[in-house]
Amino acid sequence: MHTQVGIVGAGPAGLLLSHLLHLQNIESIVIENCSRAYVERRVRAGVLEQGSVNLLMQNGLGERMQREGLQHHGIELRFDNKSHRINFDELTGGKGITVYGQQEIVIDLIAARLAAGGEILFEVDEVSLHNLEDANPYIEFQHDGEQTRISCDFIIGCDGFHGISRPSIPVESLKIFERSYPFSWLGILVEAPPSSEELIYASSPDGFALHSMRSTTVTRNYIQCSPDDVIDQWSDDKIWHELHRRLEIIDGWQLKEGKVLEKGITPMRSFVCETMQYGKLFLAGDAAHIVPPTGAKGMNLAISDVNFLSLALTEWYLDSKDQKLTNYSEDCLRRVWRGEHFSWWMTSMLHRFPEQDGFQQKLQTAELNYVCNSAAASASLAENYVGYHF
Ligand code: RFL
Ligand code: PHB
Repeated sequence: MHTQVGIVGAGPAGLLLSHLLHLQNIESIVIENCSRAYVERRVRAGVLEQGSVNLLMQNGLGERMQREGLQHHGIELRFDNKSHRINFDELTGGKGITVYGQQEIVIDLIAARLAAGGEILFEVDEVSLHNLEDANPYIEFQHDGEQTRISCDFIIGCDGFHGISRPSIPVESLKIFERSYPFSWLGILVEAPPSSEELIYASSPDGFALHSMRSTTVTRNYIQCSPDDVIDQWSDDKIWHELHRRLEIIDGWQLKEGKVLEKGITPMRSFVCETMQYGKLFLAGDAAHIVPPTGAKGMNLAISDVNFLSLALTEWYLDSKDQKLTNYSEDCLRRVWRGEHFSWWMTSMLHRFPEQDGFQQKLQTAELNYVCNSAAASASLAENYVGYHF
């Protein structure tokens, strides 16, 4: 097989890139090691920045999102038995966020690609990348029991943190920046209407909790847990008990319970791989960088990477120029590091650390009070949360 751009991974990054290239008449093939049903059901992110929403809408992907997505104009912070609303509308001049599940975006993108005759090969195996330094790179893999090869002009690694693209770059060409955190997030998807109109981020004496949602009938809740915990240790009763304790720190507010549809534990990590380009291989999304989910930035950074990349590949194919391709890594990393800082900052401010003493505790509370009471500090949180653009 031959195509112009070979894309590894059918997450939001790979699928959106394939769609954006198609709109510029640039051919691509996407390969994915999971099944279509699996990627369409995988529960992950829920918050889209205004810029991500605009990009999806401008490229014909906004129809269902506009109908079913929830527009939010702020978030609530809870600590010290107090509640404070960060008003995005006022603080950012009318910007907001849209709550729409990542798997809904994946469903919409797969439908759009297939409707346009796009090729997505699911359930591939043993993927390897070759000739990356050459003019003729290629991807090899097993598909339907057959050894298959795609030769292409460029290979784009959109295969997430555990994919094979990043490890295909020689280690001496990479610089890795990394932090792991002494806690994980336990998340549940629940059949229950939201207990609040907006997301609630709570820093309680028992640890962090987040009340989020997917629709008017489905909610998503998270609690900080130990990084060594396994999900079998957490019965539904135990999870609800912790959620009530951590979120109900405001008089009279109650969390609505419902049937638990899905539950899982996610480790918390900050990770950046520099460079994001090696020869004919370009990395995008989680393949190149990871943020802890407290800032809701991961999927938005993946979307912004592929926006840069589609513009760069369009310039290369349509105008025979390589300026944007050459600058790709640098252009992305500026935004990535802003997202990394914001996510690290939100995580540090809102979680309980195992060794935390009274001094650190007081500093966290001082910071939360400052963020809530200073117009400048509130505006900074709001500007970053809705998406800071360079
Ligand atoms: P993905 O979504 O991981 O997709 C990578 C795809 O590549 C496939 N793959 C391979 N395919 C072929 N060959 C191989 N060798 C392959 N290896 C892997 C995988 O099966 C998969 O289909 O990466 P992408 O596209 O870069 O997208 C990134 C986002 O998924 C991620 O950043 C977000 O989910 C992070 N995130 C959040 N981001 C937000 O912007 N807002 C949020 O509110 C938010 N909340 C979250 C999150 C992530 C979470 N978890 C579970 C990590 C909440 C959580 C709990
Ligand atoms: C989610 O709804 O899954 C979600 C929302 C906000 C976050 C992280 C996850 O910061």
